[in-house]
Amino acid sequence: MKCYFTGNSPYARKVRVAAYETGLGDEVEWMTLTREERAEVVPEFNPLGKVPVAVLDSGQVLLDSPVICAYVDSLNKGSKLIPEEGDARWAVLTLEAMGDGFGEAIIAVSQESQKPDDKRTQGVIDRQMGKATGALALLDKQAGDFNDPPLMGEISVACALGYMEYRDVIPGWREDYPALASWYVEILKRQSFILSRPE
Ligand SMILES: N[C@@H](CCC(=O)N[C@@H](CS)C(=O)NCC(=O)O)C(=O)O
Repeated sequence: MKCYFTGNSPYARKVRVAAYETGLGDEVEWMTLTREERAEVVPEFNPLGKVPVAVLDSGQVLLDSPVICAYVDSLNKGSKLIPEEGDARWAVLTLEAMGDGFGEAIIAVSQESQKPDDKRTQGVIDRQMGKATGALALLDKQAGDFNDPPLMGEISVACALGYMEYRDVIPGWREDYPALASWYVEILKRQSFILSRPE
């Protein structure tokens, strides 16, 4: 399997962490792209132009990150990142979706904030920031119950937080959400997160 990704995408990082956590990192041919290369290469496989996108040896294309992570986990012979059944499965998938959606809000704030003054819409920033801080407040309450070792939900949350810090979208968040911040400090020590740090 080939996996196309850019070095700072939180969604691509989810796939990288999932592969490293399950010991499958070496089974994947990692195809690092610059933003320019992404625009050239990815539409051939994914008309949405987004990474991550995976191409199996059969030629079958997989997108997006929840699907690729679920595929990686299907190859995993060890303890699953996504429980196969029961309430635990839906809890993990819901936390994964929360992390992904939180990441979307962070990306939207970051992109809008980078626009020149005359093109920037403060209402967009405020609306997306409201989503992001709402998610942070919820995750801060939940952090004490997070799975250790992390499952797919925790991986998604940590990848989104990593992007938020990389773009410095909410400076000082660690003081405002201390339970989440303490948990985050620990998860960052895992080899899977060290190997996939945003560039
Ligand atoms: N829901 C998708 C989101 C993927 C996504 O938004 N990727 C961004 C990078 S973080 C991208 O490739 N953007 C390029 C574009 O939109 O043209 C997933 O989970 O994989």
